[in-house]
Amino acid sequence: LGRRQSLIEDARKDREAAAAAAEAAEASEQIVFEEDNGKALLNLFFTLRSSKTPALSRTLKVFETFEAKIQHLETRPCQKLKDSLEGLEYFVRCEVHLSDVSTLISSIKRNAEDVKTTKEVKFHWFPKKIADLDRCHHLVTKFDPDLDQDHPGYTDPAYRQRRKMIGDIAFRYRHGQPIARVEYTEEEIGTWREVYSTLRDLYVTHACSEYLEALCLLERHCGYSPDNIPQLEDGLILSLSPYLPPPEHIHRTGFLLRPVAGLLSARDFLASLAFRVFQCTQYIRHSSSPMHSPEPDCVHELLGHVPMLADRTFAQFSQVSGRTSLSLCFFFSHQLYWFTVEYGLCKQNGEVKAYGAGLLSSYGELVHSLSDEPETREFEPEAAAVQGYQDQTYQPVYFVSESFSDAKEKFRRYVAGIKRPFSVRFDPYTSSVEVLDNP
Ligand code: HBI
Ligand code: FE
Repeated sequence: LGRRQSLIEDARKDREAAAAAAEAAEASEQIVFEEDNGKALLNLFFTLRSSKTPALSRTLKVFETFEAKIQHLETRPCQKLKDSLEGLEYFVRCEVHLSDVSTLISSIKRNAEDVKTTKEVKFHWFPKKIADLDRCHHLVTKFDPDLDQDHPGYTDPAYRQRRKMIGDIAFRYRHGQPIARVEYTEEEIGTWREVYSTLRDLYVTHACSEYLEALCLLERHCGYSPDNIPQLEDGLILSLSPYLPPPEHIHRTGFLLRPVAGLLSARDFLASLAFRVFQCTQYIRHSSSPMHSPEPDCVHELLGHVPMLADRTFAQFSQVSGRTSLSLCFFFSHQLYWFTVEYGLCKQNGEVKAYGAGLLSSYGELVHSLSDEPETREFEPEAAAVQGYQDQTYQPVYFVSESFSDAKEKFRRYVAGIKRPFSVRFDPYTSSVEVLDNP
């Protein structure tokens, strides 16, 4: 329950920051993009006339109350007040949380006179063109084999060494370059074979039809098989080779793959989806635990995500979540992404099937999600936005979508109801995003 409370609290803060920023944008305040988001730089000019009361200290107390960081404070002679005792105008420049701006200003107005303000609003930096994704490489290390004592590879120096070698491909990679191929060892292929064959049998009854169709194409054209770990450089029907003739060419959704060295931060991960780029790991889980990996590995990406990205509507849905996360709705996008793209179920011909990558890449959870045990609910963005999730065990709840287009429409409608300062549009000709006012 505490978890749920804090999610609701996060959602409220997100909404408030977005609304405050929207107001700022309407008032044509200056908007700057920086790492330190959700803050405003506020310039205040005021005078203090009541020389007998400690007006200055009372006014400064307001800044303290709002934890505003004062960056500059200056007094200067004020023409208008030259007959009064003080004749000074005060200028304060401070940094304050966006949601506190208006209350801070009204508190200052109660203590001071002639209050004038200007402000700049800070938003989180985000990529504007596809090559900017070279800067979106922040890894989350909580499940890393070097640091997580519960990781199956923690006590295996050879495995950790191998992870470093493969990770280096991602660290060196820049947009537009060819992706170095990994020559997988017999042991690694053995791990792949075991997961592939076991999951493959289960897909027939558990995976949605879009998934099965794409997997067949991947097996026919892109080297998917129990004995081969596919290479990212091959584009895997989504983008590059091989050429697929009609009618199968519709599965080329234009998604590009790029290598990443581990669990990517959700912010960077979602940001790349806005550009139809999917960041993929190339290493495989430890051979001692073929059916489970604490972090995403190539089984999760290639078997969980890639086949679904070959579906047009699903690819659009993924890109919409990415675009939305850029326009100050990161929190919602992340929640919705989690309960759809990662752990979503859908209805098909009166049955429930899996389409989430977290399910399709985990034997145990795939079986569990479609059994009678877990709670399932109809997909509603309002509910998914505040539902707590699990990244160590099975999800407490699964959301069932009518279809991908239905999920996409619900998501769009929900986001349209959030007041935002700007939205972003993707221009496929230049592979860049444009910032649009007044969504
Ligand atoms: N990183 N490499 C990688 N693969 C994923 O599938 C992945 C990720 N980071 C975050 C993520 N998935 C999502 O589940 C959300 O947290 C955005
Ligand atoms: Fe994933």
